[in-house]
Parts: sequence; C-alpha cells; structure tokens
Amino acid sequence: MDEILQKIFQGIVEGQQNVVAESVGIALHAGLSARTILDEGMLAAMAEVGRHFEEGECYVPEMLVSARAMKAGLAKLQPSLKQTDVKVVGRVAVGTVKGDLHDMGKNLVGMMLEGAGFTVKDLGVDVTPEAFVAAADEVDVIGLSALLTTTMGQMKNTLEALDAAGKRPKIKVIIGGAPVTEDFARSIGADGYAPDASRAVALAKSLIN
Ligand code: B12
Repeated sequence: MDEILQKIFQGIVEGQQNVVAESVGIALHAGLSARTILDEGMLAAMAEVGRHFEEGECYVPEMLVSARAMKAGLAKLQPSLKQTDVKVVGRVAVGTVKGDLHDMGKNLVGMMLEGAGFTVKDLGVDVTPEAFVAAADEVDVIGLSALLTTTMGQMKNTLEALDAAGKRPKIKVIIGGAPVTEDFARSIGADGYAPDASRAVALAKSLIN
C-alpha cells in the first residue's frame, strides 16, 4: 500500500485525528483520488477497527477515537467528493434509525448525494419513525441507515409508519448499513438497497428518474 495511504489507515486505527487530517491533505495534494483515499485508506481502516472490536482487541472507547479520526479525515476529503456545477437532481432525507448511533455511513451517503447534485436533509442519528414521516413531504427519497442487527427492525417500523401516514408510494425509501442486505430490503418492502455510498447515489438517481 502507498506509504501515505498506510499512514491514513494506521492513523484511523490508532485514533490520531491530526495525523489523519494532515495525511489526507498530503494524499490529495500528491494527486491521489478521493475515492482511493476513502476506499483503501479510510474505509479499510474502519473495517479493521471493527475486526479488532469483534476479536476483543479493542473496546468502545477505542472505536470512538477511531471514528473521530475518520471524521477528521472525511472533513478534509469532503470538498473533493463534491463535483462542481451540478444541477439539483432531487431531494433526499437521510437518517440513522431509532436506537442506532452510528453516523459515518449515513454521513458519507449524504455527502456523496450532495456531491451528485441532490439536496440533502440530515435527520441525524436515533431517528424515530415519526421523525422520518415528518420529513417525508419535503423530499423525494428517504435513506435509512442501520449498523446494528438489533436496529434493522426499525427500518421495517419506519416503512410501516410511512405507509400508515399515506406517504408512499410518493416517497422512495432506500436502505443501507453493514448488516443490511438486498434480500432484507426486499423482505421489508424498501424501494432499494445499496452496499456503499457511490451505489447509493446511482440508486437514488434511478428511483427519481
Ligand atoms: C465506529 C463504530 C462505532 C462507533 C460509532 C461512531 C459514529 N459516530 O458513527 C461507536 C463507538 C459509537 C459504536 C458503538 C457501538 N457499536 Co459500533 N462499530 C463501529 C465500526 C467499527 C465502524 C462503523 C463505521 O463507521 N464504518 C464506516 C462506514 C463508512 O461504513 P458503513 O456505516 O457500513 O456505511 C457504508 C455502507 O454500509 C453504506 N450505507 C450506510 N448507511 C447507508 C444508508 C443508505 C440509505 C444506503 C443506501 C447505504 C448506506 O454506505 C456507507 C458508505 O460506503 C463498526 C464495524 C464495522 N465493520 O462496521 C462497529 C459495529 C457496527 N458496532 C457494533 C457494536 C456491537 C456496537 C455497540 C453495541 C457496542 C457496545 N457494546 O456498546 C455500540 C452501539 C451504540 C448504538 N446504540 O448505536 C457491531 C455491530 C454488531 C451487530 N451485528 O449488530 C460492529 C459491526 C462491530 C463488530 N464487528 O462487532 N460503534
């Protein structure tokens, strides 16, 4: 792996915010693409942190400092993920479902959608089905994120709340997050699933055209 990508990777694993922010700047300056930095440096590092946690080699506080370091890197990367002069192609509300506090996947999806010309309303984390329903009139697509197997059920609850409030089929609902699958999306009646942020953009575009 490129030396600077290795530094970003290690910086996230070790939770060194300044090292990560600085190294992302250096990598961009050296001409590495935002996508390479994101995929090979940052997302690979978060996956590694997840593996360490699963194997009992790190705990929640370490995951949190890694998450902060990742966010510092994302802030540096954000302008490069956005294209210039893109027209508004649609409106999306994104949020992490009730009971779930993981926000980086949701943030990344929001950033990439914005970069592709969508207007994005970020509803935050721990979002109740009622809050998604309240946002439904202002957008074309709602994006639900869940990182825990225990909160995936809230996606179904949110879809049911949107149905009960008569917001569908006008609103398209897309879902994602590490434990979520295409089959799960189909089983709860979501309009689509994407495994990552760039495919989330393609999916949102395909649903509003
Ligand atoms: C960082 C982290 C945390 C941080 C979160 C900080 C933050 N601000 O987000 C903190 C420390 C708070 C945390 C807490 C917990 N965590 Co945690 N966490 C992680 C970790 C290491 C990384 C997650 C991450 O940010 N990944 C990077 C992002 C960019 O990827 P992503 O979220 O998958 O998003 C991408 C796609 O999924 C997709 N996507 C995401 N959302 C959406 C939405 C739409 C609409 C679409 C289309 C696509 C899409 O696109 C994104 C970009 O490509 C994961 C491990 C892992 N491998 O996922 C564990 C992990 C998710 N956590 C886990 C656990 C168990 C917990 C805790 C319960 C631990 C505890 N005992 O307290 C708590 C739960 C707190 C809560 N109520 O939410 C487990 C979940 C196990 C399970 N099967 O349910 C994991 C898998 C770790 C593990 N291997 O055991 N965690």
